[in-house]
Amino acid sequence: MVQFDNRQWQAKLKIVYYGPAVGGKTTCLQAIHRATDPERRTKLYSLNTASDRTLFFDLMSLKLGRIRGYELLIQLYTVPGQVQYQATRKAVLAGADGVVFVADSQVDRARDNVESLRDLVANLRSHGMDPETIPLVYHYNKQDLDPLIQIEDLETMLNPRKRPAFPTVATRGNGVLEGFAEICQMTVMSVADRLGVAQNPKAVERLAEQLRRSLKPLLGGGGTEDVSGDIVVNRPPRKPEAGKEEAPLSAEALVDEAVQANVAMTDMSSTLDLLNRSLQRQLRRLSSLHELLRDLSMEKDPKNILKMAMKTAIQQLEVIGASLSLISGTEGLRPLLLHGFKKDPLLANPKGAERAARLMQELKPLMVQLGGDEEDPDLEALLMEAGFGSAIWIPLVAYGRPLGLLGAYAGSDRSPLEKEDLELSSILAASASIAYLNVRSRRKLEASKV
Ligand SMILES: Nc1nc2c(ncn2[C@@H]2O[C@H](COP(=O)(O)OP(=O)(O)O)[C@@H](O)[C@H]2O)c(=O)[nH]1
Ligand SMILES: [Mg+2]
Repeated sequence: MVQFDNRQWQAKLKIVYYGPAVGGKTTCLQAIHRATDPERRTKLYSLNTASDRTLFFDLMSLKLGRIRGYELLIQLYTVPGQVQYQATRKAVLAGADGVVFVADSQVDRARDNVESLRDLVANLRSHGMDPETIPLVYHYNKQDLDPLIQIEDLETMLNPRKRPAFPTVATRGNGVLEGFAEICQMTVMSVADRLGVAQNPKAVERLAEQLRRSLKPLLGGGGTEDVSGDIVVNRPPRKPEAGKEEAPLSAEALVDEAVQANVAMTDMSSTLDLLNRSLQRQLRRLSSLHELLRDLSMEKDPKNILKMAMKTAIQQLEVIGASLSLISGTEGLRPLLLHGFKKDPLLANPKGAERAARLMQELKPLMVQLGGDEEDPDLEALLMEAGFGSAIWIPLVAYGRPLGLLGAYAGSDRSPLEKEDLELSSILAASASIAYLNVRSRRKLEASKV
């Protein structure tokens, strides 16, 4: 059933590819996936049996642009064709807004087609949907094979209401996109009233025109790019015995597979969730950097500049300790700001102080974690002793001139600092160093004028 999400201004339409086993439903989705703009589609998810037959469904979504303010999201599903997966077919069909019936045109599949269509009609009725009115399009697939049932005969057998029908060769994509465009048109028009345009013939025509325009790029061909990495197939680890057709699953085994499939889906969704969270964090960091840069450009006191940079580092790296030291004359690094401890763990330790001096010569950032690759056993020992799990040290440099050192120390109870943290600290350190040196020079200049 078309779903409107008013908060996101999204209208979701569900189109199901139905038909006998091995007729080419999955292949149709692959062809559509290949031909569509990666910016507008999701991955193609497949949940398969061990021998690569569709077990539950294939699924991909596609954005078809905006219509009356709503973003149109088309969700494409296939069903498993094998007779015994009746319950799964029925479940996938629930809430469908449109159906593409993929018939296998080979002579010996005539009965399977008729049976599958009967099964479709029964399942639609059981969901309270009307087979006579639901948007429906036919594919007469495998037109490249021989011997075939004549198109007229297929029409008589399967399409008494003369719905749109397309001879197709799904493996080459022939006819598949045309059929897809047709079912999209029919499905969107069938929910036009719910999009708020049904009463007005002009608005309906405009809607149809808009759809034609968003579907047109799909029909222009293309589809030669390699998208294999964008297809996700989940199949259980069991292999069918060599040379044997895979036996249909018992009800019990099916439940077992369902649970596994669910786990796979949950896994995917949690991957997305993680990605989402990491993006959110990056966004937060960008905006805090933006704020810091703005504040730095307004600040006139050099010490405040260093304070602001250190505060941002503590917040954004989520560390419990931080230190900022400056090079003072011949004495080397002297601590200026400390957070979370009374003595800088690095400078307070003789070996640490030595390492710090080397860092100021190399002018390269350093990241160390407990149980890391042991490149810096002295620093690891130092972290352990001070009760930290990881740390980053970044030399403060402006116009090639070493100014000091920024250190950030994360607790041992959290995941260690990582590459992105190092990048963020480097940007922080560089901007603060330049701002610091500028303000200090300006002060000196002003003092000399007085
Ligand atoms: N020759 C030929 N083979 C096809 C065509 N469409 C699909 N196939 C093949 O038929 C087999 C079953 O296709 P699939 O899409 O998995 O069928 P489904 O069970 O309906 O999802 C696969 O080996 C496909 O490569 C077609 O138009 N021509
Ligand atoms: Mg399939």
